[in-house]
Amino acid sequence: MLITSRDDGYIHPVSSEITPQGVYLQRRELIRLMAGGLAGAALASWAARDARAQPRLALAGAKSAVSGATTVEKITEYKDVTSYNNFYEFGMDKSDPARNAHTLKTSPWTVAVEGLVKKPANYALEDLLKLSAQEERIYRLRCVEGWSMVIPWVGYSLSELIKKVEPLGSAKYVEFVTQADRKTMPYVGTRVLDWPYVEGLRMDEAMHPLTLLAFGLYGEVLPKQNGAPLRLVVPWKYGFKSGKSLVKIRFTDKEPMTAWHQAAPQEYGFYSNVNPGVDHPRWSQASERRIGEDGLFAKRRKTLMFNGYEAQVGQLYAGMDLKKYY
Ligand SMILES: Nc1nc2c(c(=O)[nH]1)N[C@H]1C(S)=C(S)[C@@H](COP(=O)(O)O)O[C@H]1N2
Ligand SMILES: [Mo]
Repeated sequence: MLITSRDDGYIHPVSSEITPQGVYLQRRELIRLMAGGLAGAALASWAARDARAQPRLALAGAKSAVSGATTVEKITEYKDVTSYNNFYEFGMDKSDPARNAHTLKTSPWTVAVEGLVKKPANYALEDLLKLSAQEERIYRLRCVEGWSMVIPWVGYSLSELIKKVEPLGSAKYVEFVTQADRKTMPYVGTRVLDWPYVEGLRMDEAMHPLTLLAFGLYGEVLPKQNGAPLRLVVPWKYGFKSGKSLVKIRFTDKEPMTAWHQAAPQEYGFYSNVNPGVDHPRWSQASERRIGEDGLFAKRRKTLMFNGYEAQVGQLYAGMDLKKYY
């Protein structure tokens, strides 16, 4: 099945084919009307937002990349995107984060940029939001566990931030450190992982335009269970590479030790590209279940190389043995 029609790597859905998408587009229009001229107010209400209530707020200023639609892929429904999650800081069941993440305190929030970089800085969330134009991008997210979703993210390419801070020539990798606060994240302190949850990318992977710094989904502020107030989305890699609730971005000359590699080195390598030809030691990666399509007769889909983004990212790995660098 053809998933992208252009070589920009985005999915371009046809709204008429798709019920959730149709509903979504209508709701987007509403959100757009409501947000019209209220960009500042929306930002302010984000900052002031009550930690428990998780109101659904329009994310100001996001341009949609949905128009010009020519291809079909159903967008996963909002309720599934926000109730079936991996966020171990809030529990290990898929339903735990939606239930528990309300305690996460997302304001004030700062992200430290440090390491091998000319302009290290502490960015307030408000300044990061304004650093570049927010865009809506529909990306697949494929979990190593064998399920996937299609999500309309909102954010901008991480490369925009990286260019601003001017990494040194010696910077070869980027480490992403996420929030680990025992007071607000009930499973931090358990032995499930060595906290904080850390991930890493090679510099060219981090600079690739598909790598998204996401602040929202479905045109709205990121729900806490999805990694508020900002997370990474690296669509050609397994979901666990996309760290949630980022607090530090560090440039380094050494391959970062990542949380999952540390926990189970024989199961999770540094690269973690979606590769249907390389099985997880305990299960196959050849196919996946699309969340929202469950039911007795729902077919599993064949997993695509690089999660379907091979045309965009394949050249990053030219000449590498992807069985060795899994
Ligand atoms: N901080 C943090 N980030 C994380 C995780 C986590 O447990 N903690 N889980 C990862 C995994 S395994 C996946 S599949 C995705 C899931 O993102 P979603 O729940 O928003 O779909 O987040 C990733 N980012
Ligand atoms: Mo995952």
